[in-house]
Amino acid sequence: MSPLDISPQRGDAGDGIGGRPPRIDGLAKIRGEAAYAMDQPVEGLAHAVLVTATIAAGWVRGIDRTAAEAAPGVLLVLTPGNTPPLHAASTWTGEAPPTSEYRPLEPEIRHVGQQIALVVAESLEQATEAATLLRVDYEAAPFLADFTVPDAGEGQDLPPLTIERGDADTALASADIRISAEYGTPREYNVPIEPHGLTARWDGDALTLWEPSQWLDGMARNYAEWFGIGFEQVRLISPYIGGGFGSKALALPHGAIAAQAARMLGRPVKLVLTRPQTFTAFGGRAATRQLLELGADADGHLLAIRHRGWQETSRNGLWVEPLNAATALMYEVPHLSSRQRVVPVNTVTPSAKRAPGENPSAFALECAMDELAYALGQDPLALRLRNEPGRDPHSGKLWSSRRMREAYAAGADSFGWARRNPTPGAMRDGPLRLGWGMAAGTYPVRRSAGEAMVRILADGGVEVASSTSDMGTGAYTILAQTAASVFGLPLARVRVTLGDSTLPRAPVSGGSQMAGLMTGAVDKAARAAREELIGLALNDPRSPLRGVANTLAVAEGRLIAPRGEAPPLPIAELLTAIGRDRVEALRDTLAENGLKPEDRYRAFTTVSTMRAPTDGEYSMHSWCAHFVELAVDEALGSVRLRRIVTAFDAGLLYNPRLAESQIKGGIVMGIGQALLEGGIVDRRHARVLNNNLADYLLPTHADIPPIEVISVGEPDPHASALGGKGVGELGIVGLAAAIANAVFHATGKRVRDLPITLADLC
Ligand code: MCN
Ligand code: MOS
Repeated sequence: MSPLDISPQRGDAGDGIGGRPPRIDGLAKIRGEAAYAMDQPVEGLAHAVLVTATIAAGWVRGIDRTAAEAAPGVLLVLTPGNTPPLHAASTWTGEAPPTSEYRPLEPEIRHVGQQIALVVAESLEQATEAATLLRVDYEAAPFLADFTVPDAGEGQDLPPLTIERGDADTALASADIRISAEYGTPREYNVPIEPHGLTARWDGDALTLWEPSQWLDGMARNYAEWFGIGFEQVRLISPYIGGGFGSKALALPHGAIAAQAARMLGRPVKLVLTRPQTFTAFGGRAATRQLLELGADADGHLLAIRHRGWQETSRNGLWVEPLNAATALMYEVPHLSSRQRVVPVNTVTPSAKRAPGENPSAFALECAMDELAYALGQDPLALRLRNEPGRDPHSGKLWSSRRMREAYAAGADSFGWARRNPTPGAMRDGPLRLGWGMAAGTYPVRRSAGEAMVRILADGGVEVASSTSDMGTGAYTILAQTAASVFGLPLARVRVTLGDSTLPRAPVSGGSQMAGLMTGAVDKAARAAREELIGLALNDPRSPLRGVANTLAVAEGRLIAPRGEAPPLPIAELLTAIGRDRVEALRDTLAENGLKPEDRYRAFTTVSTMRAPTDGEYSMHSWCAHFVELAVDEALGSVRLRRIVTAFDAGLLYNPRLAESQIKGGIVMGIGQALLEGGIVDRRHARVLNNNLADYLLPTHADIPPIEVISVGEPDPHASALGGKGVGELGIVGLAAAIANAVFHATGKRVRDLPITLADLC
């Protein structure tokens, strides 16, 4: 078995779509057999260490390399002064670059942790030692540490995010009940356990990269453009990924530097970022603030929402975290005004972290709905039900499916919400105050084209191949299930190969779109291969089934005549009889996405053809409702979660076990967001102090209560070929609000800035 192949360990005929088999890559992972990108043995490896800036703004006047270059084992020291430029690459949205040159090592410094040098040596220890010998001469300049310092100003308006529906100001003024509150979220980092890194090897003009990737084709295109070589000359290999959460979708500067060093040395180079370096090599979620004003009539019908959002970005890059993504969608509200501003500060450019936009948006909105419920003297769940929109209030389109009422009902029932005493502090368990809180969440259905190869092998087994990746989501398993369904095969007879850019193409595994689009592509290719097989069985002169019927069924590895006209024929026997060693079909879903064959490259290597949730007749989204019980120790101010019930609508679940596990993963991350996570900015130096796993707190097992996940979805034929909607990001959306609302219920204290810590509650 090649290291890229995964053979299912378990299976039965019920392992098709909708079945609950465990992950087929699971055993290899827990046995340590799964080789991650940086585990790949590559001969003649040289080891690289990055050196990063210690000032927030200014210039590198010079770097003295003498001592480092003279250190034992050192092969190469790259600095801004001695590194030739690369070609600028087009953006991930497919826009042409503004300049022609790209210099991953620049003398101008815009944030602490910016990469300024690379030291390559025979061993990692030698490179690490030599890196300490570089003498950097800086010229420091004034900087902005974060967007809450007074000098940061109001930033720039983001007109594409402006929404003006009706007249929010007038409606607010005439509302019976109004609330107004400001909510904040800090910088939050992705922190996958596998850090960023890569091994780069050149063979002539061909570049092979072993690098964890959520988007093999997009990253391969980026490297090809940087180095001025063809897309086909780049091979990116990423069979397993130790988590990404949005941080491994794009080629990053350290990848350019390592690949350049490999080319200059004529030797493969391996670079693994240190944990602190991962905090500045990729930006994570931008810090945000939102001012929300809600107005309702005395019955609790929402009249108006006024929403103002601020977020930070970097000095040299714009990342937009759309703060009204949930605000504009969740409730029936005739008057809505929303604006957003972005403030550049001296930080690495923020980027995608699980549910960018929807996550902070729902935190503010769902806390504000709880505040409104208390202002009205109504139950928070009843308030939400009263304002359920029959159609998308923003686009005016009908929902493709919105089983939010069913989610509220199922979640509340299982949780026992009806037994809640609404008075803050009224529910106790001995010395502990109990808090019951709830909130809703949503995530859009995004769609792109996919491509897959399905191969029926001589032994009757089936192979599926695609360049798409599995970050731990279950892609290997659900794509095996898709083929198993079409051929009526046990999972053990399906082999899935993913994570290699030379395989059939796939767009980014982001935006929770991958499962829907790739099950569609695999299903299409599998059906085409099955049709061809049946055609050969009926028509090939050497086939034992020639002419026995008009059609044949395929199940359990055999071809079956509909009325028993002939005994079932194993696929393997047919292939032997007709002298074939395989039957294969390569199919894409470009046409289904309104694209032409000539759009293929662009469709898979940029996000320019990704379709919005309202592109088409309907507005398409996944939905969820969270119910949380926690206990607050009055003396200590500590919060312990006791149980969480989440009901969700993501349409058909390809594998309910894995979808539930995705929702739980989102919930766990939401617990971290609510109670633990946040980059602490030292304003004196504009650096994040807690840039390591000891100080950047993430939830551990002991922080996680029992979590019950209930699916209320039904197949949504508009959302995807097989009827599923996205799951990967849904679970985190609204969870922090449910916790903050439960904390209020327990204590009577509204904490509007995350994370909620002891200091807030003592
Ligand atoms: N699934 C299902 N039925 C559906 C939809 C999904 O059974 N209707 C299951 C499948 O097992 C599928 C998984 O859920 O493999 C995720 O599917 P999908 O919602 O399409 O999300 P993607 O495959 O596009 O994965 C990306 C998504 C994103 S954008 C982030 S961020 C995230 C997430 O997935 N990062 C993750 N989940 C993660 N899970 C792990 N373990 N690690 C990450 O880094
Ligand atoms: Mo997910 S943040 O869209 O990779």
